[in-house]
Amino acid sequence: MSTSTAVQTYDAAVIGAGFGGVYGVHKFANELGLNVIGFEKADGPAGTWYWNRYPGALSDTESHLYRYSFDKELLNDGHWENTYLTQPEILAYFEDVVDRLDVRRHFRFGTEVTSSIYLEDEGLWELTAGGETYRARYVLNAVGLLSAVNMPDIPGAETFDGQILHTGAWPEGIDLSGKRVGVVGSGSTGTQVVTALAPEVTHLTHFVRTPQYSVPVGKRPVSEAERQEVKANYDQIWDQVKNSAVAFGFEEATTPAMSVSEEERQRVFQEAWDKGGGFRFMFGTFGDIATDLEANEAAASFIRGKISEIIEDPETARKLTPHDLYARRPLCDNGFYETFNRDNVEVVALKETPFKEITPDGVLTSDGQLHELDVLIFATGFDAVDGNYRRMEILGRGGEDINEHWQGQPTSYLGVATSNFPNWFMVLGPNGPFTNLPPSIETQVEWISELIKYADDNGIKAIEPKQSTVDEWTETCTEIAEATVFTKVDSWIFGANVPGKKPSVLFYLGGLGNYRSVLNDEATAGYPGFSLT
Ligand code: FAD
Ligand code: NA7
Repeated sequence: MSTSTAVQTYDAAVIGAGFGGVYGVHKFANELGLNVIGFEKADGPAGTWYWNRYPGALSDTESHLYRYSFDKELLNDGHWENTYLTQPEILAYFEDVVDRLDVRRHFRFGTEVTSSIYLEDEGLWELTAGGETYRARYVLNAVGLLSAVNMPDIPGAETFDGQILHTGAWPEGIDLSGKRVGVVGSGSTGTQVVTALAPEVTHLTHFVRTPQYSVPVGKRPVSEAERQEVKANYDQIWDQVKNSAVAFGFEEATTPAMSVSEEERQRVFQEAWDKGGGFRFMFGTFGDIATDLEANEAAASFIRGKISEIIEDPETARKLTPHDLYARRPLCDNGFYETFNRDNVEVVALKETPFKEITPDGVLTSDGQLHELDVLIFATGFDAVDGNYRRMEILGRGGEDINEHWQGQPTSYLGVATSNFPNWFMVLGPNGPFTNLPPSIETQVEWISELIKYADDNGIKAIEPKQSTVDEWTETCTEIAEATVFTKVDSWIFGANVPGKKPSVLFYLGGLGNYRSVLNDEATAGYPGFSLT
């Protein structure tokens, strides 16, 4: 199908080699028979898990569900030691998968795509990657929703004599033993890195701006019998996951928190606390923690009680106790609060004593205290969802820039495509599902793949959603989001964590089961939401 001239031309270009990109290349090349090229900035596959090599990096989806479901053999050969996967395990999984699927040869690793420009007359996209030019009929952006790092701009950073690191771009072979380390950020990543590093370093200073609610992750070894049990039941397990809301492998609760007695509420919270898992605590205990303020406060207050029980020093506990809503992506940890009972760990509450500047010797806070450091780690998260799109030049029909099109508030139809950008698809684009992500990623890649096949089978040259459909989807996502507590708190879920970024609704919070029904209806009806030219 491809022709080779001075510019290399392909049927499809895939950007990214994480869950989305690897599966995209497999579907397009091995199943649709397209001539495919993949681009990945990193020197190897795994996406998120290539970059996030920081100590303590762990999935918060259980091991048997943080993987592809589409390949029975891959599932049966799967191995996991514990209930959650460490970063090296996921990296090894991807190294194996790209060879099993024979997709490594399609990828150009160490190659960043800097622009994608639609050539309307040719009906092709022209990509610049690693300084070379390529053309392709279809583009699949699998560039990651938590991938573009957010690095705060703190005065004096360039004067620091020590080392500055970001968890999302962690170099290999860093040894922090015997060092004085500062960790900025108290999200999922910050809690993991603090917990893992505290026993290794001489002194650890945790700079906390907004304390969060965290419950135990529940990491424990898995026996061979348990693995076999999962493997024997995988069909039912995936069926349940894909028809559930958050896709984490448990049944979401429906009972309202305040409909039971105080004693029963505490029992249910305690059971979830003992079992582990942030999503289980928020969605598996009661049905209205994410939607009802009183229910939310009941869960929040249970966790606050645990923090004051676990942390021995009341002043340290105070600094780490949240008082706002329990309304961010729910955290879980592997002994975070216990870590603050160590003598070599201290907390700086940045809302009380903000950063003044970074000096050659460490970090100076507004109270005049110099926190002397050898290494300063930023666990400050990501420019989520559209961050990587804004770091490329992307011009659609009529030369329209994606950033002008989105006006800082990215939109799409179904999280997979947007109007005026024909044959240009996204994995986990704006307003895609908010879930355990591999099953959502698979759902999207499979659906896009079918749409491309439909277009090819029907002689369709250009596919793009209608603006009216994009508007309706945005409205649907906004309505659902506004019915939850999530909109009431600033976090990356709404793009409210990066200075200068306009907050907007970035997810479909209606659940994977419902999302799959919407996709199915759209395909069965012959794609009425799309212009098929
Ligand atoms: P990614 O894995 O982010 O891959 C995108 C790739 O695109 C990257 O490798 C990037 O280098 C590449 N890329 C981007 N732009 C370009 C460009 N211009 N040119 C070339 N290449 C480019 N989700 C869960 O469901 N459960 C979890 O337990 C979980 N844990 C997480 C822990 C951490 C520390 C982080 C950061 C995220 C976690 N996530 C988790 C979310 C995670 O991002 C997704 O689960 C999943 O890995 C996303 O896969 P992806 O293929 O869409 O994107
Ligand atoms: P998050 O959840 O965005 O957390 C980032 C943390 O960094 C959070 O505590 C922020 O405080 C803090 N932060 C960000 N900027 C600053 C500045 N300038 N000064 C001080 N503190 C700052 O990112 P994670 O990497 O932990 O997790 C993201 C997702 O990736 C997670 O949900 C998993 O899915 C994996 P704030 O709350 O903004 O006050």
